[in-house]
Amino acid sequence: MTPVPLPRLRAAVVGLLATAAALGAGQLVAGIASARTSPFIAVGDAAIDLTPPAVKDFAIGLFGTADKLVLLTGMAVVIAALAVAAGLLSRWHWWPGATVIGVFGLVGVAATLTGPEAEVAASLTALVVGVVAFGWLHHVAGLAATSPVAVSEDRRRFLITSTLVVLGAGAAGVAGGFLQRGAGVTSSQLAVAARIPKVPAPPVPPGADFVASGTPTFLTANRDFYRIDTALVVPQLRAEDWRFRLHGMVRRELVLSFDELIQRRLEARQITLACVSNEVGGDLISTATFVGVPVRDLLLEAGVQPGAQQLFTTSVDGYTAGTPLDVLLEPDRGALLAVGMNGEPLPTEHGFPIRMVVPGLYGYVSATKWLVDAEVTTFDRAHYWQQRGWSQQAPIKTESRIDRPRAQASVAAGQVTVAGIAWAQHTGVERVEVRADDGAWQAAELATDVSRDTWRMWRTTLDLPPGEHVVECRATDRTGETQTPQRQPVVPDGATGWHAVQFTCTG
Ligand SMILES: Nc1nc2c(c(=O)[nH]1)N[C@H]1C(S)=C(S)[C@@H](COP(=O)(O)O)O[C@H]1N2
Ligand SMILES: [Mo]
Repeated sequence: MTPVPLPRLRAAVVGLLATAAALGAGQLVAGIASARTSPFIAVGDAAIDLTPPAVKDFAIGLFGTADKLVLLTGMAVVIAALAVAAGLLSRWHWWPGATVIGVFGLVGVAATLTGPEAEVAASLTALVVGVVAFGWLHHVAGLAATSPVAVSEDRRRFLITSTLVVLGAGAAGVAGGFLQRGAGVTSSQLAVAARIPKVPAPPVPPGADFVASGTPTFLTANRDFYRIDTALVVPQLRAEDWRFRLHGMVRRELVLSFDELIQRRLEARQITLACVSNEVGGDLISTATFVGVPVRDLLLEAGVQPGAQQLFTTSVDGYTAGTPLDVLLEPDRGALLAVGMNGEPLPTEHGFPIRMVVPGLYGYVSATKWLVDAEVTTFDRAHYWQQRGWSQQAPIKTESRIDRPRAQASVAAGQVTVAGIAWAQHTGVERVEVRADDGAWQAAELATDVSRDTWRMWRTTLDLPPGEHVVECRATDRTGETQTPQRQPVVPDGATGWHAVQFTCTG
């Protein structure tokens, strides 16, 4: 007897529901087993790692820091399309669709194979539940009889089953997500806040910014601090579970708990952090007061062996950075294993419980968040972005930015306020100059100096007639070096060039 084919809509619903059941069950197991990520996120992570660097750069350029949301949404759309396709392929038999779901489940398992066991368990669960649910729903959806009464009976049964599956998958997903998040990072942050010894930060002197003239505040609030990382979901690592290992070419390996770390000498410093992907005029730069243990102290305690060249740091989610040891061992560099940011424990997005910060180096070679491992080694080992074509070493380049007027703004002609920021990390800003319409350079007023490791605000007024204008700025560091006008892209070691802003004066 030839089976009656499933109506298209019903077949598509079978595919979608089986997939929802798979993802819900996977998320639930991930939550119960305290996996770091659900199968869905694991596939996204694998996709990020497999993406060619050029595409990744393109995506970051196109979507900015929304690239993760775009990826997750894209994945959801692709998965839904596959689910519908699986259903439609199975109008006559259950097995073609079950095979599609099974193959997709295997991709998910493959994506987690190199990860922790909990993630493998979650993706295997998703695979099995997906295939079984598909077969079962397909069976329930089947039109066995031909009389109108029996057909409506069938439809009712399918509707009830579908509703139950949707509710079950939703509940499993929500419960799993809740279990994962409730792993206690918030309570860990609260507990840690009380334990971190209070270290007085150097006060920020009055006049360190020109907010009234349009610059940012000198210190960036934690919620406004720029964020860049490869993590699709923020790693949730409790301070109580954190173990740090400093090993490799050292005389004595160190393994530290969070409490053992904060019992050491803590320092507080203001540090400006910048991303190598910051375009000229971009906003991937922020300043905070960081509290932490000097990296140099830990290196001296462990005893660096001769021949060692870099500190290779790894995060809990497998990101890596390599920082030259000669920089970290400079007596006055001020590199920290930071535990606090602006008077609070690190926010999860910025690396709770521990991250590294090194004044003067771009974040990708120095500022590992959710830091768990540091190996003293040679330069032979390539770090995450180095493997993807970026420079092995990357000191922050001297740059300046115009914050006011905004590009394309309209301002009143006459005395026009121009203001912005400049940075020459670990050297300090000596001078900022501004010019309008290729005219003569004019020195800007500098805000009170805070430290050579932080940005410096500047402002000036220009007398401008009505019409279109272009202003440019350039900074000079304390060695007398002026930033180059040569335009260079962010790859491989940071953009250069003078920031120019075009606007209109109305008369
Ligand atoms: N674990 C981890 N740490 C990381 C990164 C990352 O992708 N993963 N990105 C680095 C880069 S490129 C920069 S610019 C800084 C940004 O730190 P922030 O997000 O606190 O501003 O973190 C660095 N540390
Ligand atoms: Mo970065």
